[in-house]
Amino acid sequence: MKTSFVTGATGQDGSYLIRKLLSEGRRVCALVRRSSTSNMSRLADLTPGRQENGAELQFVPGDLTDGAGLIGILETYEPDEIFNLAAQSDVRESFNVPELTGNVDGLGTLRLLEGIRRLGLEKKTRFYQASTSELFGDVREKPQRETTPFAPRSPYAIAKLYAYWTTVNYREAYGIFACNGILFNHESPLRGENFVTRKITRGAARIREGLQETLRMGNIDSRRDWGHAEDYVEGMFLMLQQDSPDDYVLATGEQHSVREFLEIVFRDLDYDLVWRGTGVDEKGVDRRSGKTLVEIAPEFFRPTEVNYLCGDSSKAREKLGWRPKHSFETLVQDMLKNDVELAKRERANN
Ligand code: NAP
Ligand code: G4F
Repeated sequence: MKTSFVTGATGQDGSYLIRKLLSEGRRVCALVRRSSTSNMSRLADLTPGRQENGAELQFVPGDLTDGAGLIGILETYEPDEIFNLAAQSDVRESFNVPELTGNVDGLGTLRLLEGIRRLGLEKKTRFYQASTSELFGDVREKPQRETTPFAPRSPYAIAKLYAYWTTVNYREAYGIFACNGILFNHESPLRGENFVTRKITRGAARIREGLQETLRMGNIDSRRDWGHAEDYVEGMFLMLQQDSPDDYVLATGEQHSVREFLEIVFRDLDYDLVWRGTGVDEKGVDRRSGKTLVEIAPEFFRPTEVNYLCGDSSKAREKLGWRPKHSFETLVQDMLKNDVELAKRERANN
């Protein structure tokens, strides 16, 4: 039985990836960091121990800032695969906590790779690094692919750049099977509520149920290539099952603005959203009732913004056979259905 070690297990991607690995019959060691209130909500339905298909799940306490602890874990489990998903992953927040972001997202990756090397696991342990389309930042090419130059625009992206090159360096210097998945934005009903898609589906559903007045948004003209997290963890898994290590972009190739996302979600909730005013005074108003649904709030602007991301994932499609199953429409439906049910339950409990 292969052993997979997953960091970031309690996050959106961790939750989908653990299910995938268990379905593949893996023994999964899932890193969970200490918190004063439970951070296990996305894994609540999973029971540790032996699963029906013979797979096994274990939760392991630890933190990416604790190198000695990580080495102890690697020594104990000698994993066949490491999926390094743990990160301070909020781009806006990284401007507030740049040092912490560098420590977790940058040095955390180094700690794991150095652990592999020091324990002599170079030939045994395969390594996946959760790299990001944020690396392309102030984009130098459209669409962005593996060969597009990087131009990071946030402490988050700069920390991830360090992690990207550390992964490449440990592959070249020590022969470790180490891969970067350069993933464009991927969302789901399990997405953190601070990220824009979930903020919109959750907020709009709450407005519909009378639980919230308006949505306060930042730069609504920003454009993203949004896919479904369930599809993207399939790509992560495939990268570590190849004959040789490489770096791959995962993206849909389809792009929408935050403004379009708002329009689609409110339309699906039977509002007729129209835009009035300009700049920070712009408002999204329901034409029928005259109610203001969207306001611009400058505190959500970033000191430096990534305005445009759209990926070319031809390499992953050709070499890994990766194909997303979800469309943009099914992604929005999946998220909205979940958040409408959540808002209805919330209203019933009020
Ligand atoms: P997420 O939901 O924010 O999850 C982040 C995970 O990292 C959580 O489990 C969190 O634990 C954990 N974590 C944070 N700091 C840690 C530390 N010091 N030690 C150990 N664990 C720590 O992120 P996600 O959307 O699943 O993304 C997964 C990874 O892919 C991240 O590295 C992200 O940067 C990267 N990425 C994401 C996207 C995307 O669109 N989702 C695109 C490209 C790359 P708690 O639950 O305790 O907070
Ligand atoms: O949803 P976002 O916060 O995601 P962002 O910054 O693109 O980062 C996410 O995707 C990256 C992959 O490209 C990951 F590496 C990263 O970990 C994270 O998962 O913001 C998307 C866009 C931005 O341009 C932002 O300025 O939406 C814009 N936006 C407009 N109003 C907003 C808001 N973003 C947030 N979070 N909240 C707003 O009110």
